[in-house]
Amino acid sequence: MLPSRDIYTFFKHIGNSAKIIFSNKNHVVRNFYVSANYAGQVSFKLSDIGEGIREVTIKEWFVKVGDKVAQFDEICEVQSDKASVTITSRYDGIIKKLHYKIDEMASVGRPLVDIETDAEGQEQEKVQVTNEEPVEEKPIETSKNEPGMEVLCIPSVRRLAKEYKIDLSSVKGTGKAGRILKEDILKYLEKGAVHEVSREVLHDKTEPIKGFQKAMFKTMTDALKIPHFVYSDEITVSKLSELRRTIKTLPEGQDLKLSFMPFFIKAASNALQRYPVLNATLDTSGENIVYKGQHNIGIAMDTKAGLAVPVIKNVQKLTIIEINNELNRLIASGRNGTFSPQDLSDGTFTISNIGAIGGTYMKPIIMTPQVAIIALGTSQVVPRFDDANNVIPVEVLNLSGAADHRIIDGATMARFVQTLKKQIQEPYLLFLNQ
Ligand code: CO6
Repeated sequence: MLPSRDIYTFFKHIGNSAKIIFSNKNHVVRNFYVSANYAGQVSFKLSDIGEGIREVTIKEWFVKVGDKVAQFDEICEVQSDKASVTITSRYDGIIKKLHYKIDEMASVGRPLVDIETDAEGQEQEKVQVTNEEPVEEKPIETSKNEPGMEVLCIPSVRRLAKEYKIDLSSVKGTGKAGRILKEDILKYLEKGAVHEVSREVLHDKTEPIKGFQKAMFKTMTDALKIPHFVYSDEITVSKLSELRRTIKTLPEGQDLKLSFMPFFIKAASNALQRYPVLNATLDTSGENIVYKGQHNIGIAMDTKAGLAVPVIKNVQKLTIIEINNELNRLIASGRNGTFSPQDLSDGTFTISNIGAIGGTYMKPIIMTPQVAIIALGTSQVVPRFDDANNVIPVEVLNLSGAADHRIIDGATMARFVQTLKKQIQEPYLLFLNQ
């Protein structure tokens, strides 16, 4: 084991068919050989990694039988107690056999993979690794080589350069005698990509806050003075979903666009009937609560022009179908940008269905001068226990309600949400209040 104070040194000797990560800067790499038999099929033997290492563990294969490999493609990663080495191919060809499984010990000098080569006489070379202390790899210079200077590289590197339309005379080789290596090309490409990005001129842009965004700016800035609390719960919507599905099978329901929303709007109105403080405003003096007679429920709506909150008026008087008709009218107005000023005013309570987009719990912000808001998450089928402790699939939707804590306490909000929840979980209750 190496002392922990040792500085881990990363050293790559490219062109030797291996990337070597040394675990001790004092280690010196000596003879590192790649050897092979030459036939249609070659046995690519695990080379001498030096330092007396005779065995390594196969950590990862980067190829499988049948894969086509080119010279310098990564074959596998092996690990000894001193070094982690990525072995790369010396040949162009097709992998015919992997001699080891992951975590097996591979012996130096014994076959690692068999490769069916496609080129005659791919030169075998004893590759001498430096006897010097390993050093951090230097960044590759990309300055032009001398004009007329011979560019040295192997065919696969030349092919790579051609593929990326790189002029090889622009790449500084870091291999033996200035040879251009695959890594030199890759570094050159990386630098090129950086230049591409830096060539783009990114301008700042200033634009006025206007339209719905301006209204949002004002109401949300006003909302800062409200001490919000948030109360959340999970609501089972399995029966409501079943109800919607059933309605859609009926002749009367077939052309109906009927989402969760009209049911939640009606359930909220029924619950507001019981807890009117949530359908109230604070007067400007801040000394009086104004309980609103009408349930004018604002619906947060994501429109092309931004967040709008059109209002369904007098919900307490409407049936679910009437609420649905009004909701669909407002959705169409939002889509066409044809809200009237009346559509957007006099809300007394708000519902935000962000679940149409996604999400579970949130912290909705109250629209002044109102004092409460609820937000719905996405309904999803989840495992839950039934009364007999069996796991059953249940469709749930998460609801988060925020209230002005100056005039509404947590218990009131909790009771309001529980009243609403009961009606959604047992939807026939919705019809008893109409
Ligand atoms: N769960 C699962 N599926 C849903 C849900 C939820 N919560 N809501 C809608 N849907 C389904 C819906 O049932 C429709 O499916 P089908 O019935 O199968 O056709 C489908 O998604 C499309 O619904 P759609 O959006 O057209 O109608 P819906 O009546 O449910 O909603 C709307 C109308 C205007 C509320 C909605 O379109 C919308 O704009 N939602 C975004 C509201 C928004 O931006 N709120 C953010 C305000 S800021 O609250 C805020 C705290 C922060 C996050």
